Amino acid sequence: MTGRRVDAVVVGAGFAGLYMLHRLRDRLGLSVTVFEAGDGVGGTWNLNRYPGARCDTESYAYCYSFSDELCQEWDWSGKYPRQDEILRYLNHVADRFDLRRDIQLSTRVSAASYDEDERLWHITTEHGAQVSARFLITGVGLLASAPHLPSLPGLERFEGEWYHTGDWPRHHVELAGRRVAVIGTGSTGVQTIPVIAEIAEHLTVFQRTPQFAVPAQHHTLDADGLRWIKQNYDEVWNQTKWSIGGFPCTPHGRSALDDSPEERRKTFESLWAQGGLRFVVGNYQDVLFDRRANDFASEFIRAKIRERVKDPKTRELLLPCDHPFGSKRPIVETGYYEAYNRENVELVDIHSFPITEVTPLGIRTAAGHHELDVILFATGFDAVTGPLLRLNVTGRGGVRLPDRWAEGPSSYLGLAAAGFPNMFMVTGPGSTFGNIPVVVEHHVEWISDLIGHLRSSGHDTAEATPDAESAWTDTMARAAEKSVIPLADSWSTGSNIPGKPRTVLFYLGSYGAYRRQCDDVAARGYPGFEFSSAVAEPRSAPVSL
Ligand code: N01
Repeated sequence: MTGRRVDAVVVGAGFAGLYMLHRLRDRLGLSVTVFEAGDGVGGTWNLNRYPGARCDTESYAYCYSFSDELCQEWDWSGKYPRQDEILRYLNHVADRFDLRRDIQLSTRVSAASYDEDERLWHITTEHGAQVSARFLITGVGLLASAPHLPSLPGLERFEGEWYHTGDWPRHHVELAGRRVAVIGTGSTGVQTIPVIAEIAEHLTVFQRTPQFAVPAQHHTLDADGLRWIKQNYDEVWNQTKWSIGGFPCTPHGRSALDDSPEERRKTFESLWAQGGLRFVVGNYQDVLFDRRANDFASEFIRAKIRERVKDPKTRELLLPCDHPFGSKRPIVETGYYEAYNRENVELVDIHSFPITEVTPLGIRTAAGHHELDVILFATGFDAVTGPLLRLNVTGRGGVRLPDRWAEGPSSYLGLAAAGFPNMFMVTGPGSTFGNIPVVVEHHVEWISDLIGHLRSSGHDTAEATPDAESAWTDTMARAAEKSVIPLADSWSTGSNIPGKPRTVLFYLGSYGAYRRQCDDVAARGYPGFEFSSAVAEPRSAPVSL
């Protein structure tokens, strides 16, 4: 293999890739190249530029904690940051830590294969360039690099424009005064629908499954608010580190079953008023684990929806009834339900009357035809495994990752996989789910600490053992038994993609519990990894989780 040789190749320049570059290059002194398929840094926030795109985690916790100076110098404009604001933040990080010189933009990795003799990864880009590296680290994100476009017959004949929200074009998309369709009512659809409703001549929403959405209660941050955040950052990060999902929020601590109906109503109202994901992570401790507790929260939300939507037929269609609250990733909204009270917004039920085809002039369902100028697919992503499988990774013995994971993925801690030495995944399948920058920061630090340990112990290769992988799979299965998440069809279980194996893609215990297990593995010298070097014999470490 010809081409450049570096210590590490990192794929992706979003939250994960930027910090990984900083850790490996500036802390460990490795030579690093980051390949980023997009035309700028920022990952998901560079791609998801649809109208209304905003994060639904509090801005002051949707960022890095590793640099106190960075925390102190950056001013967020509001409770929830807009897409362009997060993108500006990540560009600021790239400049502040002098990261750009090692990032190659507009360069998609098309293959990566492991050479057992040389103990190197050979990485090929779509332009045919080749780079060899000791370490391959994927920071491709959970979602963004694999948008899911349903195959609808006739789409190629549509005479209007169509876009996927997760691959929004750079040019201005004119929606004002036009007949617009949004297909999909997940977090993205719910975020964009009220914004488009304000400008479109007519907006038709194609809904397959109504979902639970809680109000954002967004507000701007004034000087006092910013001062409070900056003065309390230590406490904020301490709270997120051991929390349920990496959020700056303490759970309620009681069971919903122990309170009277009046006490429960007060608790739910208080969380509702605080807004956003607090209704999830600050709620009764059993809301996501006990169906009776969950039913109380689900019914509370349905009652709120009933209060907000005027038309009785539309109101009924918007009530989520076929899955428990929290089993699909909860949605945070601003003005979503009120959008349906507008004359120019129409809700179409494609659960009862599916889309049959796209025609040159619009969309036909089993119930009728809708004339359209623009179709927007807010239909989600081939999550978690999709971005990884697109890298065409081949490990030891010529085993391809898509073949290894044909029946569903397996991994050790979601960070490494047996048969793929020195390949590490940030937010890989089997890792934890939650507030992404916080989760990512943990993964990056854990992986870079492992690489540092490997080198200082005189080894050059670390590989997860099959036993460790299977022990982690059992741990994941035990955690999943207690959760409501496996009960719904959603991207978290892979069941949103036709033909994709249905499997729980995350460790569903809390983020804090996940973190504790990872820390324990590190403290015990990384049991579950086999360390080896070109000169020394492999050394096995047993695993017990
Ligand atoms: O995608 P989704 P998303 N025909 O998979 C429907 C993050 N995010 O882009 O429920 C018709 O949740 C599908 O219907 P159903 C966040 O983690 C964060 O909205 O499968 N409809 C559903 O309604 C989120 O969870 C922010 O029946 C089809 C929708 O499309 C994740 O991204 C903002 C269909 C897809 O919902 C994904 O959210 C936005 C078909 N063939 C997103 N296929 C923040 O604020 C799918 N659908 C941080």
